[in-house]
Amino acid sequence: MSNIEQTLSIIKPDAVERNLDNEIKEVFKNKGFSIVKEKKIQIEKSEAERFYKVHETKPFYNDLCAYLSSGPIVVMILQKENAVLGNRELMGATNPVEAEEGTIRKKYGISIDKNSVHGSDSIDNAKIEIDFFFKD
Ligand code: IDP
Ligand code: MG
Repeated sequence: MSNIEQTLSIIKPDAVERNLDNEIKEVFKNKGFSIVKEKKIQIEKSEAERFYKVHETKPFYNDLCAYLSSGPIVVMILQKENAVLGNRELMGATNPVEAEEGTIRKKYGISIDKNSVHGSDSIDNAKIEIDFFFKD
């Protein structure tokens, strides 16, 4: 049975700043994801705070929101069979030093905060995050 899903991916400021956005998009495409929608934007800190609200009690919340709003990002809707989990696997662990060989964070991530990509962690959050950036 086919189980086509959509998930939200963000190429974060550290990767866009290093002009890695096209290269990272190719990684997704080579793994069979289609990029259904995409846009390069810069968000306000207040929008980053809304996006990362689940983390508001974490000690790194303020830095995280300042960082996500610090420069251009590329937000994308990725589509594929089991896209949510597939994207999480392709991204690798949150901390690039713990990410497996062949993952995006292993290859491109600089540190736990500058880890190059965001990906939705569940089907429910994928819907919420896609709406956050693409509902018009
Ligand atoms: P995820 O991006 O792998 O889903 P989350 O736990 O949801 O990881 O955290 C969201 C983001 O917050 C991470 O991608 C990372 O940029 C940042 N972050 C997570 N944990 C830490 C930390 O301990 N210190 C600094 N930043 C962190
Ligand atoms: Mg997360």
